[in-house]
Amino acid sequence: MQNDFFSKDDFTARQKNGLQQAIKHASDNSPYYRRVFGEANLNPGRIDSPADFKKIPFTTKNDLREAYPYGMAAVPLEKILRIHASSGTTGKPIVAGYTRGDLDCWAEGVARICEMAGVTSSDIAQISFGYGLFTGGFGLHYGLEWLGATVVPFSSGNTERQLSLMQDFRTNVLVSTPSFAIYMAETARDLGYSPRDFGLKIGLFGGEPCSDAMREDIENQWGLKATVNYGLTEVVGPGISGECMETAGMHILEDIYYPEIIDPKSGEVLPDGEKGELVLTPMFKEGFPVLRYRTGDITRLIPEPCPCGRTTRRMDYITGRSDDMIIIKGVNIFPSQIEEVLAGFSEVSPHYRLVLKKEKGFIKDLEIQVELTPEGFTDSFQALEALDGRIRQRLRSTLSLGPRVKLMEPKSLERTTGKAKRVFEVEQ
Ligand code: DLL
Repeated sequence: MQNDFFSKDDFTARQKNGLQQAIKHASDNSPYYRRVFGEANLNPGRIDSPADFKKIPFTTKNDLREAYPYGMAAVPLEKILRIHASSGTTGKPIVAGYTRGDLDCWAEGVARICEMAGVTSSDIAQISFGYGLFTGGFGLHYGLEWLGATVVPFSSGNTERQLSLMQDFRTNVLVSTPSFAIYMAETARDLGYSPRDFGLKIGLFGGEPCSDAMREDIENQWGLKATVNYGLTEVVGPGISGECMETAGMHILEDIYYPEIIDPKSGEVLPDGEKGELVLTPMFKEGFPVLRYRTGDITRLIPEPCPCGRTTRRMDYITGRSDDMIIIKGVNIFPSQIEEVLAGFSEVSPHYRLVLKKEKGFIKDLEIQVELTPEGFTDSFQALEALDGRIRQRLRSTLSLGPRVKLMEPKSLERTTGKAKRVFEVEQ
């Protein structure tokens, strides 16, 4: 897959053509973007430099929500072969429609991501993402088939059966959320198996953040090489960026998706290396095109070249979303900061919950429910109290705030087979 090795000049030329194509297609065929260009008084035919490109207004989740269900379509509906949607926690879902060309481009892109991670056509990959409106299952499915790998389309849930088929089919690639990979290992051990005996070689994990601690845990338990990949429904689904075997950031398929990093407050474009919100423009999307989509995900573009030799730029791991910041007593907190602190305690499992107690819409109190590992659990009240004190102290120095900590018994917090839900709100 030579595209990942294009020269810088090649990329620049391809991006220039790609962006022009994206702008032309959107402004000619999408009533939504015709309106956007009209309101911004922009002549789409005149946008041919990075400075002009920055004049195109951002598209937000809200814009897509308001366009529910087909307001973003730029082709007649008979050209749409498939619909996906992201559930979202509030309001209407966001809908994405794919033409034949979109589906092919998506599958080839995902195939590149899988190949970067070390998957080959001789591998057997079990997909434990849900198949349905969620893009994870179908996205990885067609990408892995494009690559020529053998796909086991298990879908999510039914963990015991997953494990038994994994053994029977000699699956060596696991495709899931990182939290489900942890849960599966836990279930395997409960059933008396050693996860390492399953012979998994590579993990393709995505759909949610994978902290260093989670990665280490997954690799140690399964004895596999864990790789992380990223994507979102609004732009395509999985297959926007993914790790090569250096596992040092995720290579963006820059010849398909044009990345920018902006200051989430001012909207100003930031230079490579600086942290901000990722904005993406898919350049060849026919069905439901989007221009300058604000992903909400906080990351940075890594300026240094990757030792693997691929010339596509890498994006760093997502450290949070611009909309998941918790403001409590005037202090801004990202859940990832809490996760990092908890990961420093060997007595603590990767399962935790942030319970926000709200009064009239304002967060009054934060309780962190922390599940202990079986080894970290003890009957000694004194030992537990001491641990609680140490965790609180570490949290206080990192967050400048001392939230309440509730230590929970091993395996007491509910597990999920998809994306883990960490933040819970309780109105008092
Ligand atoms: O989660 C697409 C996907 C499926 C990607 C499977 C990778 C593997 P959505 O349901 O629309 O799409 O959710 C997209 O999930 O904006 C991020 O906040 C988060 N996300 C996805 N991948 C990662 C990752 C799919 N590797 C939202 N690290 C995105 C951190 C991720 N967050």
